[in-house]
Amino acid sequence: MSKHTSITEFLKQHLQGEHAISLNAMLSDVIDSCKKIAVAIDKGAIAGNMGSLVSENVQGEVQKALDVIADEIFITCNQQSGYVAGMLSEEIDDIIEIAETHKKNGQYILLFDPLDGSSNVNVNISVGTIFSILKSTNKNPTLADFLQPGTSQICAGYALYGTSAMLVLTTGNGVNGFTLDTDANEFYLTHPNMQIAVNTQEFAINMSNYRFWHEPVQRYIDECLQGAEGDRKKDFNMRWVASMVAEVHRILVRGGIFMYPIDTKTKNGQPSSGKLRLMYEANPMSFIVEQAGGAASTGLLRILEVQPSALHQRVPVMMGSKSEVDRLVAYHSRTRSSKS
Ligand code: P6P
Repeated sequence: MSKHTSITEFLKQHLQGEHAISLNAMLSDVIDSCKKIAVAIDKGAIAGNMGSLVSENVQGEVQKALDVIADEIFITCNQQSGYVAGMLSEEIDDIIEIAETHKKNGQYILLFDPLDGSSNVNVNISVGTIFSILKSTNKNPTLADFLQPGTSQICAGYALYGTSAMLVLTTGNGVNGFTLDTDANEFYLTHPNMQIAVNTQEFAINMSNYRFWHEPVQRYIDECLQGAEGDRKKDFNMRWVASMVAEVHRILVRGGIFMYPIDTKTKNGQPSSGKLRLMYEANPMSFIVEQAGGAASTGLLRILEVQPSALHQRVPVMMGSKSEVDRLVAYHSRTRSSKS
C-alpha cells in the first residue's frame, strides 16, 4: 500500500462547491481513460500501433494509429459518468454529441487533445493528453456553449506519458501532480501544490522558425542568446521537446518559458496565428500555469481572456515563469505603441 494519497482519496478530500460531485465523477472517467492510454502507449511497437494512418485530422495533420486509439479511448470512457453533455476533440472537426442515455446527470463540456505531441511516439519521446472542462448552459450544448473563454474553465489537466506516467490537474485551487503506480494501477499524489519559479534561465521555442517571428519575439530570443555579455546579464539554456505537455511539465517543476508565437509563415495563403489550439491546448495549459503562479499570454492578451470564435482556432502562446512572460508582453506593447 503506497504511503502517498491516492488521487481518488485526494479528490474526495479536496473537491468542494457546486461542481464537487460532478467533477469527482467526470475526473474518475478521465483518470480511467488516461490509464488505458498509458497502457496502449507502453506497448509501443509490440502492439503494432506505431505507424501513421492514411487519414488526416481536422488540423490537416497525418494521424498516428495511437492518435485514433487515444481518441476512441477518451470518447468512450468519458461518457460513463452521465455528466458530459458534449465533447470536442483535436482529432474531430465537429462537436461530439452524446447519446441521451449517456447524459442524464448534468451539463458539462469536455474538450481534449487525446495525444499531444504524437509525432514523438515513433521516436519514443514523451507525449501527453490535455483536457479542459466547461459548464454548459443546457443538456444539448450549442457552438456558443463551447466558445467560452478560458476563464470559464472549472477544471483542466494533462496526463504525461513520460519516464513515469503522471496526471497534473487544477480545479482552480492550485495545481497537484499524481504519479501512476502501475502495480496498483492507481495515481498517487507526488507533487502537491506545484509552483512555477518566477524567474528562469531556460526557454523553449522551435528556433528553426526564427526568421518568421515578429520583432518582439526575435528581440527576446536574441537577448537570451547574448547571455551574460548582453542586456540580460545572465546565460540561458534552451530546450525543445516538440511535445507541449512535456515542456509545460518541465516548467512546472523547474521554471522556464514555453513559446509558440505567431509567425509570418502562411498556410494555404493565410497568415499564421500560431500553431497551438486555443480550446484544448492553450486554455487548459494556461489555467494550470496561472494556478501555479505563472503567466500565459498571446503577447498582446492574457490567453484565458481570448474570446473564442472557432472550435479549432489557433493562438500564439507564451507561458511559464511570470517575469519572462511579463517581459515579452512589455516588448510587444512597445512595438505596438511605436507603430501607432
Ligand atoms: P513543432 C505537437 O504537435 C504540438 O502541437 C505541441 O505539442 C508542440 O509543442 C508543437 O506542436 C511542436 O511543434 O513545430 O516543433 O513540430
